[in-house]
Amino acid sequence: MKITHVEAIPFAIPYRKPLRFASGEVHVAEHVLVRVTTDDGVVGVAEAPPRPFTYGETQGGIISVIDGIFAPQLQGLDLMEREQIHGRLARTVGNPTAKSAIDMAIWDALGQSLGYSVTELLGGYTDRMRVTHMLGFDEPAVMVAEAERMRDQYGISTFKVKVGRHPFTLDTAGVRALREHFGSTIELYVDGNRGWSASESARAMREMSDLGLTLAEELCPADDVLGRRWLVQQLDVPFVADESVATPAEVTRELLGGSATAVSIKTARTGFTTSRRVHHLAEGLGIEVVMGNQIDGQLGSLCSVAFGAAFELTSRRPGELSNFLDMSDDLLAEPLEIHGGELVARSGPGLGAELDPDKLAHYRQN
Ligand code: MUC
Ligand code: MG
Repeated sequence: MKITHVEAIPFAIPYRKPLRFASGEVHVAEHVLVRVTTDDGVVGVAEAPPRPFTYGETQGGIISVIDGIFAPQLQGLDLMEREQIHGRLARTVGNPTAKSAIDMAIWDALGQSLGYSVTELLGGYTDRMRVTHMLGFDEPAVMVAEAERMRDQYGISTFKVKVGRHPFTLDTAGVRALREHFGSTIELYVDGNRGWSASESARAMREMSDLGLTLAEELCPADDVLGRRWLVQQLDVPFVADESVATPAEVTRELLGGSATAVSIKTARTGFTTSRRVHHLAEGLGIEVVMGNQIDGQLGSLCSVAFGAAFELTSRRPGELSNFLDMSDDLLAEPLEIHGGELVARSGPGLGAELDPDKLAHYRQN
């Protein structure tokens, strides 16, 4: 089970419907497929979705750091030397999606080698998660129509609405339209991607106080240290830290500093190994967890559900697992399907992620 190759393959798949939010917009999934091969011929896979506007990683940068730094450091290590692998990746600060994709491809290869699914290896709590759909910036009527399609076609009844624009009424109008149309049949929460100041966030949340929101995510920057603490203290819903908690240390800082009361776990950002550490930290501190989505394709969504299904805490509430529905195509030989508002993790071995060679040949960029 020794690692012989770590490959980084760029690919690009257009979105049918771009996602727009306060810190950027995504029209094309310009991701990196990571393949880890062992001396037994086992191949583990995962995808890295660069988010330049959030973490500063680009597709080219991910390939370069994998080829130049990480691949040589991991060659020759056994898949079971997991703390060695983690330590070598963790030596480099930053590059979260590059490190995470390698980590998840290694777990996939380990599962295939041992004959267990990744969910079983991680915790084996259940085999599925309920799904939340993310609604990007749009006209209120368009958002309502999209939510209706998601509910009718896929059975989804939880929606995260992107907010953070100026004036905030641009966003609160969409949230209000959704609540008025669906009544109490849907769950709604909001994500500001740091678009508002602390005081704007407080005013916007007051304006939406009758809309039954269940969570508020990253409404203002974590660097507004006192402002964010002031905001979090006055909210009557958990405040979810997302891009401000890319490491377990950042989780500790935000929670103990009173700047957040819940965390988003994104396997695209913390892989399986570090996501497990974040999960244990959250469990020990007794806070809520959301399985988030870094605008992942099907392979990334499969990784999220594989992790989320492994633990009680991560599968307690619906996970953000449906962004792949907005892509024009994908790489999996057997596409992911959401039925009755649920996504099922594959029974393995590993991630159970067989790629379609023709699609990979079509979408790869080298
Ligand atoms: C989210 O929850 O913020 C938008 C930017 C990013 O990095 O992830 C998405 C979704
Ligand atoms: Mg977020």
